[in-house]
Amino acid sequence: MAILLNVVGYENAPWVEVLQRELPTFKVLEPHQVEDPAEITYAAIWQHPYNDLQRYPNLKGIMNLGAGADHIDQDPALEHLSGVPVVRLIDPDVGIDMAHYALYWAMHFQRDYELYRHQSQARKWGRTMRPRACDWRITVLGLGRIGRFIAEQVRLTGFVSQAWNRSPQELPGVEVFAGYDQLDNVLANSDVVVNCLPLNQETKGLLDDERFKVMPNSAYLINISRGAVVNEQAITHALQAGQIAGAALDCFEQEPLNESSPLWDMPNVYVTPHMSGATFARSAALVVVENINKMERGEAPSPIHRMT
Ligand code: OXD
Repeated sequence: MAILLNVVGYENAPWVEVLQRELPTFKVLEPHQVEDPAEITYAAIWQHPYNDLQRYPNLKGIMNLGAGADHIDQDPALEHLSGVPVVRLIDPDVGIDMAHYALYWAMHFQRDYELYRHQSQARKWGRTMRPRACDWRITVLGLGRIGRFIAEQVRLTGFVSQAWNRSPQELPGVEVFAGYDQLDNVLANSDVVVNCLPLNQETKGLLDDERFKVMPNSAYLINISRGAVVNEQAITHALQAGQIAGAALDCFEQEPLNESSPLWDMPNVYVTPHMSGATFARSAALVVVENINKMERGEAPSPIHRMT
C-alpha cells in the first residue's frame, strides 16, 4: 500500500514527514519513486500534472491538498477512473487565516488606516469619522465551508454580516441572499464584498463590468478564492474609474500577477501573493491522515468534492 505525493508549488518534505509518521503501514512516494503503479492506493495531489492519475489501477481516493478543486476538475484523467472520491482539504487553521485576512482588510478599509499611516508620516494629527462597525455591511459571496466560517466571524466581530449564495442557506445572525437575481441587490447594499466563490463554469468572470457598476463607489472588494471569478480588466477599470473605492486582492487570473499589471501601482489596491490561506503541511497533513484512516475503516472521507 502506498500514497502518491504529487505536489507542485509546495515543499514535499513536511508532507512526507507527517504522512509517513502518521501512516506507518503506507509507503509515501513521490512520482519519480513509484516503481509499481499498482501499489498506489491514495494520491495526495496539488497542481499535479494532468493525465497521470489513470496510471494507478488500484486508486481508492484522491486527496486534493487544498480547498479549491478547480485544477483537479480539469484533469482528463478523471474520466478514466470510476468510483474514486476526490476529497477536498478543509483545514480549520486555513479557515482561520482566511477569516483573519478578510477581517484585517475589512477593518483597514472601515477605519481608514491608510490615511493614518500617511498622516503619521507627515507628522499630522487628525481624526476622521468613519462608519460604526454595526453599520458596516460585509458580504461574503459563497457559503461553502470557508465562506460560512468567515460570515460567522464577521458577525462575531460586530459588523453587519451578509452573504450571497447560489442556493438558500440558513446561518444564524447572517442575512443570506440566494440566487442570481439577488446578486446585484446584495452588491448594491454592501460596504465590503469578500469573494469566497469556487471557480467553475458558472462563476468564471461573475464579477464583471456590470456588477462593479451596481456596487457603491465607497465599496471595497476582497478576493480570496480564485482570481478568475473576477474579470481582471473589469476590476482594474472599476478601480481606476472610482466605481469602487479599493480592493485587497490575493488571487489573480494568472499567478504570479504579471509585472506589467496596473494593479500593482494603484494606491487603492493591496496585492498579496495568494497567501490568505496558505496550506501548512504540518496541520493539513493531519486532516489528510484522518480522511485516509476513515476510508481504511470503510467510512466516507469529508468533504467529498465529487466521485469519478
Ligand atoms: C486552496 C488554495 O484552494 O490554496 O487551498 O488556493
